[in-house]
Amino acid sequence: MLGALLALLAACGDSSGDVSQGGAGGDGGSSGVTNPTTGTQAGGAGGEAPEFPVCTLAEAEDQTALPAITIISVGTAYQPRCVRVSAGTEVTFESDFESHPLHGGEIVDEVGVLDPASPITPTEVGSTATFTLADAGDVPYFCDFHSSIGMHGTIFVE
Ligand SMILES: [Cu+2]
Repeated sequence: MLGALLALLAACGDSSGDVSQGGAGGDGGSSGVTNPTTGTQAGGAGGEAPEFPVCTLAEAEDQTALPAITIISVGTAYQPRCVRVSAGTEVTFESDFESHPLHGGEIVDEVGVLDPASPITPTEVGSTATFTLADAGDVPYFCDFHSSIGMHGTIFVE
């Protein structure tokens, strides 16, 4: 009886995917309040969850107090991958851009799509590049070679 219940709970936990929200937010313990904007994110509207999901605001590192930040690439990952900054922040990328061409744009069907309007302009040579993110909004970016294996991230400008 109890075993069956536990199995049921376990199965339930499995099917919900990685709902890893709330850890970074630090809103405290008020369990009654659910954020509707982030609450819908994890469920997925059909189809399978991507192996390398795009950043959510809830998981983004809060660096809004800093006038300048640095994002580095380690292997095929950016660190920090998901970050919150204030408008006007200077963001410097450190990478080998010939091996990891940096483009601004969203991940669509798990592949990066260049956004010509992105403040992160295509960078394919050198090892450092700095962009000033003047306007509030989401600024997704990716490595043109490795976006499909998770080399992407988002800067949330507020
Ligand atoms: Cu890369």
